[in-house]
Amino acid sequence: MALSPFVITLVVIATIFLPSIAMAKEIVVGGDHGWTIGFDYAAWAADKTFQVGDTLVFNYDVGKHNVFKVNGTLFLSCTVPPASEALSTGSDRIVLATPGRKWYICGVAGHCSAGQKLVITVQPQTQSPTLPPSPAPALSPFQHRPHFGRWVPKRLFTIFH
Ligand SMILES: *[C@@H]1O[C@H](CO)[C@@H](O)[C@H](O)[C@H]1NC(C)=O
Ligand SMILES: [Cu+2]
Repeated sequence: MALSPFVITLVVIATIFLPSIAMAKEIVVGGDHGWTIGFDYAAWAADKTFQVGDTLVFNYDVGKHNVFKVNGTLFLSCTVPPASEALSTGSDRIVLATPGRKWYICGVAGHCSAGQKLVITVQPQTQSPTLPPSPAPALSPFQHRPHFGRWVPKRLFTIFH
């Protein structure tokens, strides 16, 4: 079965774009521990990469914890913003929309200072999808046909190579 140019085009497009789509991931904060006290979120985050497009998921028992997105100053001092800014569904999802440092704390009294705080650095999305290695240079009909070298005038042969 000969592959039609249409099929080949589809395969090439899929190869180029699928990896960048598949790369957006869902990251459960704290893994199986979820969002809680007595867990080292700095150590947890240390070996992970966060990228624009990824989603953070904070899992916890409703009412026991909550999530506030804060800035670096509030993060350091564990200052809790107004309650109206809390996320509190027990399974809060935050899409990382922009690159840079992001800070999250629990607003329940004492939890942030007990270590329930997360700081991450979000990387920009991969700029251009990786192209297949060395796209074939515009192939002249003379390439891969060494016998042409015998009768193609030397100047012309040089031009084509
Ligand atoms: C952090 O947020 C607080 C409250 O909104 C604000 O007063 C403070 O200026 C902010 N700090 C920085 C560094 O943005
Ligand atoms: Cu808490």
